[in-house]
Amino acid sequence: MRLYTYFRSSTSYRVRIALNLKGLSYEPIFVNLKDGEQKQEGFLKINSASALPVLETSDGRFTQSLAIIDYLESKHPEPSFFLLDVIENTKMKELAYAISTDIHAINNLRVLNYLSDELQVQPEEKTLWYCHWIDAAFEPLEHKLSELKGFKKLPFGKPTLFEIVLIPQVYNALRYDVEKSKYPRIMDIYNCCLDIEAFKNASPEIQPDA
Ligand SMILES: N[C@@H](CCC(=O)N[C@@H](CS)C(=O)NCC(=O)O)C(=O)O
Repeated sequence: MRLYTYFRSSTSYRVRIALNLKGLSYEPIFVNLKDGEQKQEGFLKINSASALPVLETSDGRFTQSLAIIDYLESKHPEPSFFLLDVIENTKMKELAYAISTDIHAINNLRVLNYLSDELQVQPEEKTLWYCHWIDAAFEPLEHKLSELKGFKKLPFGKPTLFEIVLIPQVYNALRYDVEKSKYPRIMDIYNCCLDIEAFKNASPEIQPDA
């Protein structure tokens, strides 16, 4: 398999974690988002939406990180990112989607570029925007985690879709100096996952294109 990836792309980071958790090897193809390589003709032939990640497999070429993660789960069910108990699985997905859908789309590179290039928003206002939307999702998430019975550093007992999407988002939040003391449970989960090999090996700073 080939993964079109960029070290700081949080959706690529999700897929790197998922591939590592499943124990699947892949060839990384680096696309530099900062230099705008996603908008170049060569890459647009790969993904006309000019976005990462893209996974090339013997079954075809797939985009959208959550769809890719579903594909990996269907083809390689073990270890599973989901839970057998329907209620627990729904609670887990509730947390995962709050991160993967509510924050990511608003804080994506093309949105940030539009704010500065088209609306002439100043860098410090852009940072306010970024941190505002992280806090808007992390505050209720921290609250929900506090309501889970007997909070554990892996709240669902194993790495799930929730941790796969949360860890890249925490990495982004820390880059923007979001006040981490407000989020003790989120930080516990983050630190716990960074001790797991599959998460460690997916970390942005150790990718060859970092
Ligand atoms: N919903 C898509 C989002 C894909 C996406 O926007 N990826 C970002 C990187 S995290 C990207 O390539 N951005 C390029 C840009 O905004 O120009 C997914 O989950 O894969």
